[in-house]
Amino acid sequence: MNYARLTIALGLAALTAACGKKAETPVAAETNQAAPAAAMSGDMGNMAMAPSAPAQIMAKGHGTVTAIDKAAGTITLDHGPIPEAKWPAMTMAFKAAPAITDAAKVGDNVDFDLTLTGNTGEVTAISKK
Ligand SMILES: [Cu+2]
Repeated sequence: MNYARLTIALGLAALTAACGKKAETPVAAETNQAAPAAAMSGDMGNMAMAPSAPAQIMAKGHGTVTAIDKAAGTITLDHGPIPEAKWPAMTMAFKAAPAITDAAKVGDNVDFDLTLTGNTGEVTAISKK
């Protein structure tokens, strides 16, 4: 009687051992495939061109100060032609830093340096003639 139970117990132990051994079988090693080369080939064509900033033009001008607005940070000049900007003579306001607006007075006859960005001009230096 006891012999029969022992046989069953041994049999179960053998099955359990067999199952455990089977679970340790390595999973197929071939799942780690290299990425297809085609995935890399299109990248360069997708690089967007950065929008170009407006070109800056440096120019020099001559003219007369007709107005200064320190609060707004502008100086108005009745200036002669500025070939670098393809401008005829005209009277117009420019942006100007406090150092510029403080240094100039209405009525001054001046030489000035301009930085033009698109249609916006800034007087970056000014000197009384
Ligand atoms: Cu102008």
